[in-house]
Amino acid sequence: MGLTLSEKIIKEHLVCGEMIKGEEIGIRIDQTLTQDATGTMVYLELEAMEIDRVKTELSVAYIDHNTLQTGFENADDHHFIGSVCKKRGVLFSRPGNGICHQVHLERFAVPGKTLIGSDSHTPTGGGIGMLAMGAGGLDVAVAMGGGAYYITMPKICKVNLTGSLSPYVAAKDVILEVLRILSVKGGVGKIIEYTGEGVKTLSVPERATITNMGAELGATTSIFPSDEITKEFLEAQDRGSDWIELSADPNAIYDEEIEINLSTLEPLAAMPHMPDNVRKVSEIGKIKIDQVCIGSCTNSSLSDMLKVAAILKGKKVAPNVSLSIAPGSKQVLSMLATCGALTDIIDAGARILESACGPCIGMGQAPNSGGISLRTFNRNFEGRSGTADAGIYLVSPEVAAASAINGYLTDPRTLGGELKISMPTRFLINDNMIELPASPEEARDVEVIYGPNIKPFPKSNKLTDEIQAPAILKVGDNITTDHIMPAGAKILPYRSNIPYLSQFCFRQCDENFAENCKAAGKGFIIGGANYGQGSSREHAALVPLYLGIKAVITKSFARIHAANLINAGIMPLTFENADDYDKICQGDDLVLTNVFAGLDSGKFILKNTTKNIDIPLVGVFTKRQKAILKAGDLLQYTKSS
Ligand code: MIC
Ligand code: SF4
Repeated sequence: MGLTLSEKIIKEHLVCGEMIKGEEIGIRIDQTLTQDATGTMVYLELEAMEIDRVKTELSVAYIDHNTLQTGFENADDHHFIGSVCKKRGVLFSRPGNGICHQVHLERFAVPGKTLIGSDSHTPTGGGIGMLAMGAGGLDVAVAMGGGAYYITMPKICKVNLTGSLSPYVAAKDVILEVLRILSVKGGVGKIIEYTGEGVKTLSVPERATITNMGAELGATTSIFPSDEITKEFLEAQDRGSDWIELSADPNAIYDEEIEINLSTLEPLAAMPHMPDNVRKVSEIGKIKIDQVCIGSCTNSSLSDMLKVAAILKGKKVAPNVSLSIAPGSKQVLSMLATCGALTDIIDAGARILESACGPCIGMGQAPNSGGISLRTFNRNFEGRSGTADAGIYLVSPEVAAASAINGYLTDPRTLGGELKISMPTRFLINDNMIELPASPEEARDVEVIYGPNIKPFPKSNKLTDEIQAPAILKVGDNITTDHIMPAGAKILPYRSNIPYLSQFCFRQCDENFAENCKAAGKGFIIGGANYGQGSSREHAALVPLYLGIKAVITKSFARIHAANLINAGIMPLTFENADDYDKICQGDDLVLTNVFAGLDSGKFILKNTTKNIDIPLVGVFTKRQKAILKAGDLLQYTKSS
C-alpha cells in the first residue's frame, strides 16, 4: 500500500506506537522554534528540567510578538530568553529580524524534517514539505531535551488542486475556500495534504500562506510536496543542499478528499468574527472601511509585499483609511528597500511597522470604536484586535491594497490588467540578527538573566480520587484561547507572570471569573464544542491551573489545548451525551467520583449535587497521559521518568 507524504515523514521519525489512525504515536523532533510570548514559559520549563544543552538538530528562539516595550517587562523577557539560548545551545533571532514563521521558512525549514513550535502557526513550514506542528510550550521544552512529541495519529485529508489562480486571486483565497468548506472544526484530528497539478502553479510562500492558515481549520498540520519549485526557493535562499524531493505515493490512500479548481476561485473574505465565515468579496459589496493592516505570518513574504507595492504605486491611501504594513522579516524589508518597492509603499501613505507580529496580536493598531478593519492576517476573533466592537475581515494582500486606495472593500479584479511582479532569483542573505549560542565550554559561565517580572510557573497538585468543586464558568461553542487568556499590548508583557495574568482570564466571558475562582478555591469549567481553538498558548491552561481549575468538561476540544490541559494536570473530559451540557448551570455544585478508576476505564461520573443528577463523562487517555495526570503534570512526569 502506498503512503501519503505525511505518513512517509512520520514513518521516518516514529519512535513509539504504530501509524494507526486515532492511536497515540511518538515522533522524533528535528527542529524546534519558540516565540517570545510563549517562549519565556518554555525556557523556564527547560531550566526546570535541568537540561544542559538542547539535543535537537536545530532550535531557534524568535523575538517577534512582544516587541512593543511600554515598560521593562518585554525587554527583560528578551534578555532572559537570549541568555538561556546562549547557555543551552539555541539560536536567538533578535527583535527586528522578523516573524518566527516567515524567518524560519526563509532560513531554516527543511523538507522531510519534523518541527514543533510553541505557536499554532508553526505549520507554515508545511509549505516547504516539512512536518511542522504547533505545540504547547512544555512539549517544545521536552523535545528540546531530546524527548519525543506525542500526537494522535491523524487522518489524512487530500486537497486536490487543479487549474491555476486567475489574476488578483491569491493563495489566501485558496485557504479561505478550504475554511469555507471545512469550517474551524473541520481539520481537527487531520493532516491536510495538498496534491494535484495545481500545486505546481503555487510558489513556496503561497503554499506557506495556505499551510499557515490551516491552523484555523484546527488541523494537526498541513503539507505540500517538495518539488522543483521548492528546490528553486531553497536555492534562492542559498540552501539548495537542504532540498530533497518528496511527495505522496501515487497509490496512497487518503481518509477524505476535497477538490479545488484554482481557476474558478474569486477573491474571498472571512467576515467578523470567525475565519470560516467566508464570503465572496464581490458579494459582500463596497463596505466602507477604516483601517487596512498588511503583514502577519500568513501574508508578509516578499512576493506579497511586491504585489502590494505594485497596486499602491503612484496611488494614495484613501483619506478615511489608515494603512499599516509590516514586512515579515528583515530580509523582506531590506529587499523591498533595495528594489525601490518600499518607496512606492511609503509614497502611497502607508505606515511602516517593524517586522513583527504587531497588530495581529493586538500590539498596536487597535481600530477605532466600531471600526472596520481589513487584515491579511489569520484570525479575526472578537476583541483580538484590541477594540472590542471592531469588525475584522481577513483578506488577501491584493484585496487589502486595492481597498486601502478606494476606502471601501474592493474586488481587486476591478483594477484591471494583470499584477506583474518580478521575483529575484537570489534573496538577500544576511543572518546577522541571529545570535549563535556559546560553545559548551563558554556556556558554563553564561548567567541566565531573570527580570523581576519573571515569576515561577504554577505547579499542580497530585490528582485525588474525588473532586468536589462548583461549575465556576459555563461557556458555549468555539471558545478560543483568546477568550480564555487574552493577548494584546496591555496583557502580553505579563506572559511570564502567571499570578498577574490570572486577573484577565476569561474576562470577555465573565469579568468576575478570576475572583470567583479565588473565592471558591477550585472549580470546573463547562464548555461547548471545539473548546480551546486558536493559539497554542499554554497560558490558557497554566492560568486556569493557577486559579484552581481541576477539570474542563466540554462537548469537544481543540487538539493543542487538550494536550496543554493534560500537560498542566487538568483533565479534559467530554460529555458522553452532548445534550447533558444543558444539565449543568454555572454555579452548580459538582462532584467527580472514582477518578482513578475512570482514568483506567475512560468513563467518569459527574454528580450534579445541586440538581441531583448523574452525568456520564468520557476521558480516554493514553498510558502516557494517565501517567502525566497521576504525576500531577508533564514536568513532574518528565522528571520522574
Ligand atoms: C497567536 O496568533 O494567537 C499567537 C500569539 O501567535 C499564539 C501564540 C501565543 O498565544 O503566544 C499562537 O498562535 O499560538
Ligand atoms: Fe504572530 Fe499573528 Fe502569526 Fe501569531 S498569527 S505568529 S501573532 S503574526
